[in-house]
Amino acid sequence: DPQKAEWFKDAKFGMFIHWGLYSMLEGSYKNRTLPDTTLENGNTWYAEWIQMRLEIPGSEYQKLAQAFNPVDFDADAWIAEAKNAGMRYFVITSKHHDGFALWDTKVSDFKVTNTPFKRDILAELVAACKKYGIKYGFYYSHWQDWEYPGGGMPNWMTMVPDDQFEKYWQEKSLPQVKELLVNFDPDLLWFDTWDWPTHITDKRRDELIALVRENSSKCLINGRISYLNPGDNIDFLEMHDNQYPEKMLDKPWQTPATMVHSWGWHAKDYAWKPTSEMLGYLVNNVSKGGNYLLNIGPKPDGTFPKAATRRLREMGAWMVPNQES
Ligand code: JFZ
Repeated sequence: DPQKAEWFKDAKFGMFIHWGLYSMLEGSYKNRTLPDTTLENGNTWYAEWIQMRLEIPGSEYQKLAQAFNPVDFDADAWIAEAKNAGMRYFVITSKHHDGFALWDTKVSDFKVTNTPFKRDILAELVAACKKYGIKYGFYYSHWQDWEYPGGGMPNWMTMVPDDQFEKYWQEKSLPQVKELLVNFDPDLLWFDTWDWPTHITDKRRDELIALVRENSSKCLINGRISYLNPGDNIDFLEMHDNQYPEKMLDKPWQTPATMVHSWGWHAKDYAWKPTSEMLGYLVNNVSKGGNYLLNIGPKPDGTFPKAATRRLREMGAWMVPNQES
């Protein structure tokens, strides 16, 4: 469908969510806390990377699943908050690099329905998005999976042999993406690679694109499916956080951005951006034809941090005048 990206070109403002087991650690582990800044060498210290950054053994990290129980999670409340902020689409981490699935995947036991919470988070959010007329999609970490043997990088910047990655690719990555398409019929998929050693060759990129196309005529694919070479068959591009293209791009684009340093919840990340600064980014993006995908890291109880809600509502008051608040 050649028109399938029209909604995205006009969407302007969306909600991004990073939520998972890492949210339970809140940026700290055994008296060590991740800094809330990018270091001089360019290293980021995102809370969703805590397993890798603080070298937590997988067996220990994965035990967090036995205690995951966000009793105050309310999908309807999240999506209503997005709608009231003037947002038109919603993207959540279906699986981040830690490998934990927020839906009832049949491909893996490392999933939300195997926690005390038991509920299928993606199913509830998709229902709420449909209710409020919000487009929805999923972030899916295809290039790294720290739970599945062979899933990319077991240690800092160390690649597994390619045949081991291939096993992960065939047995977890591709089947889970197919499930997301078949179960939830998403409007977009947000794949993630960056400027690192990678197993995502052009061949694997094309295999993944073909899988999406075979199972959906509407699902948009982002350029970060392959940082080195996205090719021509993707639908939109990601700019860096709060950076803009110098000239017009040949594809629709957005900038994913966080309200703090981290994407996942970090209780001691104090680098909150003022509302006025974020409104500036939004306006700047929209003036250049792009969208602004603004991230929130919900807390382990399932609610948004108060500082995030406050910013959303302030932006909403500007975006959607005359609404009750
Ligand atoms: C990636 C992830 O590693 C991170 O955890 C988060 O999910 C974010 C949205 O995406 O991090 C990146 C990837 C690429 C850039 C910056 C952060 N980039 O190209 O500037």
